[in-house]
Amino acid sequence: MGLCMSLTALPVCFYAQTSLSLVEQQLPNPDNEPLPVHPVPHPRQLKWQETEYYAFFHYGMNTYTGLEWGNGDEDRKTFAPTAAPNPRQWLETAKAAGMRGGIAVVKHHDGFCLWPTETTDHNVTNSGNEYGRAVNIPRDFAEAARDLDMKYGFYISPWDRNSALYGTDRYVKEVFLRQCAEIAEYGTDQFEMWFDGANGGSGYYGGEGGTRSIDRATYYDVPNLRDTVHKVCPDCVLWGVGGEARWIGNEAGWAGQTNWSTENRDYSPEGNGMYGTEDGWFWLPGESDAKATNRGWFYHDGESPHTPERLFQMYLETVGRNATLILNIPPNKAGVLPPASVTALTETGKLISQRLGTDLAPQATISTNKVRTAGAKRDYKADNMTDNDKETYWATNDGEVSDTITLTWDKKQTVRYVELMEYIAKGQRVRKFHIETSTDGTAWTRRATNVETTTVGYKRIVPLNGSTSSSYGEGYNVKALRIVIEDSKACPLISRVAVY
Ligand code: FUL
Repeated sequence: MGLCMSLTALPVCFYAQTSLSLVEQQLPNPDNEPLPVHPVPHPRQLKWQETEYYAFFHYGMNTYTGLEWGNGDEDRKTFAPTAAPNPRQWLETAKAAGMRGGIAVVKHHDGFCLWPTETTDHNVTNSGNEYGRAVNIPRDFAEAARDLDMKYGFYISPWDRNSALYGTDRYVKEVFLRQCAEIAEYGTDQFEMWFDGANGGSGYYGGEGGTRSIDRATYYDVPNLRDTVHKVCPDCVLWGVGGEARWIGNEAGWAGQTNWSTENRDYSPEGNGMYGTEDGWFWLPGESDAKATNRGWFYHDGESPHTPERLFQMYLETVGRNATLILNIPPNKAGVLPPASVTALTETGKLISQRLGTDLAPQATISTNKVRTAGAKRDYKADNMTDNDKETYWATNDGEVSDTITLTWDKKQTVRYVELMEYIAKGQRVRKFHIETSTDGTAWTRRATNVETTTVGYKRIVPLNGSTSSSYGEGYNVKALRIVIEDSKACPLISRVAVY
């Protein structure tokens, strides 16, 4: 310091500072990694996204009253399962369907709790028979999930039509937050807590009845709720109230073909939930909730499953469009999934593995015109898209936002679907692409011309015949296939190309 102050030493000091700042500029990025395009996902949102396709189980008081929304005045004794409810069977079915997890309702709007909570008497311990009194859904569901290597989480309704306190601050502090904390204790490895947005107003409310209105944005003390849950369950994404993932805005099992995982806080789910907002300020990925059966979220007499082909279509239109799919399968009065549902879901699982289980891309030669300059310990070559490693990706140099990815096989292959994944840890980028096939490697025909091949995101699956309802068809017998990336927010980062 003293030397820098002297006149003779000034140039040396100046030189030293200049060269130091050059070193500083180079040090942080020896691997030449692309800069992120903000907003980017939190690591817990990334893990959540990888769950992709999971089950929803609506079971509770409504299963025995036949209602979809209980009033909150139900006699606790009405909850009387005809056998011991079996969450393990629910999750086994989900696993056979190809799902990676499940979410069980533990309290619906009627307020009846499916665990022995300290917060209210309106719970299983006061139910109608021995099977009912032995129920503890969070405990048994979490245990079964761990056993079956499935992810798990719970739906706990913020709206409570049984609680006399609903609408006051005391409800939030003494009932709702405490219930969430109790549920969090059933497993610190939960991947999602589902907080429904329904607040229909009227109810029983401990006998007082009437209509209670709340301000959804502030009433549930969201920041406190989020911190409390995250302290216990660090990987648990709060859905709905708490806002770490967004409602796709329809309950019909489809996402927009263009679907950004970015959104603004003031978005309208019904208007824009399906599509997201390209320049949104938050990472708020879409989750699509849909029914696998024809009638209710809860089981009703005459409940029957959709066909496996229809469920496969939902899969393509959600998981295949950068959303997650939470598919509801309601347990019956015996607390199990009925045989027809088990069969339909198992068949759906078979369709998924038959149609999307054998990737032809690793056998192809894959090439691109452009490749990002490699760093010391990381390269960005085309092969990174077919190496089955989600941490490697192909990229172009900064400022290069278009290129063509070509796959060529020695022998012709019959192809039906193309799957693409972006390396979203550094943001969602691709805006426009299209797919072409060639029988000789020279002349090219564009496929799926009716499909909006715009966004990719975490995952995009394009049926090459352009149909999601009858996507399998005869397929195309081709020598080569290419994906032309036409536009991207910044250099594209593609972690996976799969061809089925
Ligand atoms: C809705 C609720 O009101 C339904 O009863 C169901 O739980 C569904 C998944 O969300 O908003």
